[in-house]
Amino acid sequence: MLTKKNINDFAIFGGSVSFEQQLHVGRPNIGNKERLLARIGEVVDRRWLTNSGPCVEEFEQRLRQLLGVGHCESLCNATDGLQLAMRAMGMSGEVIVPAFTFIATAHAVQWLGFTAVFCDVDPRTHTIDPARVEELITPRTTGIVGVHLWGQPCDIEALEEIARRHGLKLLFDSAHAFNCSWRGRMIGNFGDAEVFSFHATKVFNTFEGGALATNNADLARRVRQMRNFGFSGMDQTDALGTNAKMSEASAAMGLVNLESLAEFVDENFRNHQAYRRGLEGIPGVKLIEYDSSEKCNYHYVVLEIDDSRTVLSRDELKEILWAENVLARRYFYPGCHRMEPYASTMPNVADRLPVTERLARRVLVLPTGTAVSVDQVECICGILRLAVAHGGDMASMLEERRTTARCAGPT
Ligand code: T4K
Repeated sequence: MLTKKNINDFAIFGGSVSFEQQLHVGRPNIGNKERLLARIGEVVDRRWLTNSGPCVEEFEQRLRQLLGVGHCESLCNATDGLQLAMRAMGMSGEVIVPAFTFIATAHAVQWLGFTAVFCDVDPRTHTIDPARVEELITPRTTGIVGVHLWGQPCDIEALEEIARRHGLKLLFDSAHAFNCSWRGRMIGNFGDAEVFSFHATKVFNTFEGGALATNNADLARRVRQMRNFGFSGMDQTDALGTNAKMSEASAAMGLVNLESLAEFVDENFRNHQAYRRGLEGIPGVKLIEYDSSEKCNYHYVVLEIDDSRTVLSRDELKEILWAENVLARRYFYPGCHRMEPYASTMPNVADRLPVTERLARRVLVLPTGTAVSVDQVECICGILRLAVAHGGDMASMLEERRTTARCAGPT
């Protein structure tokens, strides 16, 4: 790990690279390897690999305990989980979703043949703005999908009130919000249902995986059937179903990782604090803070870059970091509405999404998790501080590089 002192030390201008190994946003957190291998060994010995085996049963029970929720159905991933949930709730027609989210939220709606109606988000929390939701409700609207982005709860109270008043279903995409709370109650207990992602890149993973949490027994039963082809008994289906089951190997990973969840969160918190200290006072670089009175997984280190103050744009800072092997990400650029199939079918929708548009230009997510140390965080902050301190000169040098590359033409 190298400390930079002046402009020529930056790797992008020919200096040495700060980190030998790449630092990722989303390097998996992995619990005790011996216990995992032992559990997988038991799975193999039992020859019971999937279809509600003992690991899945135990995992679901642990999840119910942790979340304090009535029902928790494990799934193969959150995208399928969102689809199953919307279908089981009877959504159809138009479904309101935030434009600033991972594309899976919108795709899940559209995959079912419904229309995703993009809503703007709150500038402070980056979650769906209830005031804008109301304006988008039409006679064809059947549901709202709120996303607890970065693990920050949506304005749950306002969304529940709107859903009740208009007779709409309310689903939460809680992909980022495992082990988070709202008003002291665990995320997983709100709306008609909530869907978690246990993808490799999440704070807690089951390789691939997800779960639906709800306090509605009938909804849970329908999802349970749907994830297993609609079977309600042997040789009998009650409704359309698919295959969205979690395997025993994934559940084994989940059980082992649950044992280390508190450590994962502690390390994220420690890194977040280090980022906060290290970035303090850098003009134009704002770190998104979490509500310390709630349970939080601190899994996303989210910056908003105001380039009127940093001089360097968000994309230039990203380029500088990548050259140092810090693989910062522009989540969720360019906004769902600017990606296909939405961009072609709703070309003017950006006009009503000013906050999403601004965040898509400004947000930069930095590496954290158990694979990233405080020393590394401090080094990343040092790179950003030095770059912004020399913003004007750096921007000119980057422009010169781009001009040279353009003149050289395609290689
Ligand atoms: N709703 C929301 C709000 C979501 O954010 C997501 C998923 C979903 C729904 C759907 O959940 P799932 O159906 O996936 O359960 C990643 C994940 O693939 C995606 O699950 C996640 N959100 C999204 C935010 O991030 P990418 O395109 O960033 O993935 P990728 O392959 O670039 O990986 C990120 C970084 O992590 C890379 O630098 C490499 C590193 N990595 C990745 C994997 C998979 C590793 O070091 N090891 C690994 O095993 O989408």
